[in-house]
Amino acid sequence: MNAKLDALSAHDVLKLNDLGGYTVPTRGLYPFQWNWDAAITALGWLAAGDEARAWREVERLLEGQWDNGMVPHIVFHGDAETYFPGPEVWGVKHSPSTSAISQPPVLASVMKLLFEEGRDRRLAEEKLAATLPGVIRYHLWFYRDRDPEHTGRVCSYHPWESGMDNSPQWDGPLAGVPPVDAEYVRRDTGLVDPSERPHKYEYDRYIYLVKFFQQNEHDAEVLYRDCPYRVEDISLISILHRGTRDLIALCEEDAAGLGLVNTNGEALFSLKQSLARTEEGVQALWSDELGCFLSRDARANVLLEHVTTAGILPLFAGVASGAQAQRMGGLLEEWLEQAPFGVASTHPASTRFEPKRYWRGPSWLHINWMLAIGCEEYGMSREADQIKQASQKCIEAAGYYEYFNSVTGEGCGGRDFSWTAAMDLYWLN
Ligand code: 9WN
Repeated sequence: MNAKLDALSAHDVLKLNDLGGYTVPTRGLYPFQWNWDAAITALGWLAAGDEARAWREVERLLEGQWDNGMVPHIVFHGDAETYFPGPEVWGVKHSPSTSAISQPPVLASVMKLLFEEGRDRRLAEEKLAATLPGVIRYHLWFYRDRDPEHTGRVCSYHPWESGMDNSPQWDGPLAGVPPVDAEYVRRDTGLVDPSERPHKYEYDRYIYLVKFFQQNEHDAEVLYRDCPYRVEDISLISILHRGTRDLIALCEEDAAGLGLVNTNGEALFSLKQSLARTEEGVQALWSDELGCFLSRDARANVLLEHVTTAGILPLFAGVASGAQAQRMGGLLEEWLEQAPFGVASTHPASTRFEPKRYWRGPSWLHINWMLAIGCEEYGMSREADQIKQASQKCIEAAGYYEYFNSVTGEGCGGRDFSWTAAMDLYWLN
């Protein structure tokens, strides 16, 4: 049976979730614009032939950009009662209202694809001119505020900032965060099966951190020094690195010709220095024993020894050596044998593997896409094809769900989900 045949078309899913220039991930569960969802969804609009709508998604996301350059993980463009924590809990003074953390910045890599693959040159040039300065400031913010000691490894202050909320990687660092001392009502568990969602234990700490940011007035120095959760997230580091590479290429190859950037200026010089630092700094996160990269708890100064898809994303960044890439390729093949629907977010042999609980085991198509690009670029076409086929199987089994049980292919979380539809349009079709 092919579930795609019974479902809305991928393009219709995007149209259903379009709230006027921005696309919600899914109605109800996620009623605002999310950062990395918006970027991935823009690729769907591009593939559906609506280039103007793709660029609009980027522009609307940048409406949430803070003066310091940060592009938040949620932009609260409108009102909605179905999500917790909403704008009143974050307490950010910005118009439009936003959250106070960011998310993996896949945006620049997506903009490069929009620019290169779009057919309407005039539109692409006009939109690049409008959006590029903001994205340069975004990347400069990451390196300045999140790596003030120049380690080459930016840090994150919240599991939500990784986009991989309850990954086993964050179990250790989260244990150092106190629970929030206030009552609150979650909305997610009323909308989807609670067995697919993070536990109350985690939410108590997620909300503590939200309040902590507010109490400390989002002060970069104070947060770096005092935030009880400070993690060098290998996924965030990798996606940022790839984004910065793509951003520099975009500036030097395209924007320069259009007179949009000074290629000898300070901003590009600083971004290139950051690339060099990460190329070196990321090696401290390699585990020869496990055959993949790891995240690190920067407060406790320990590597987080969990084999997850985050640890393979250095392939997407291009920061792994050839030998490291081979180890990860071998690991991936055996990983796919044990859980055949996409790449399980946590290795199936892990004691913490749960095939349908959010980021503890299910497979996510946008991650699979980045992994496949990484494999391809390291010359591992067989692995890239296997990942693609395993991802196609998810949609055939269940349609456009938020994510998939990596053992059975069952669709989990929200349905009619934008990034899954976008990945089908752009990558899998
Ligand atoms: C918190 C929107 C987002 C994704 C994240 C995913 C989930 C939010 C939540 O939904 O996170 O940001 O409330 O669970 O983990 O990756 O961007 O789809």
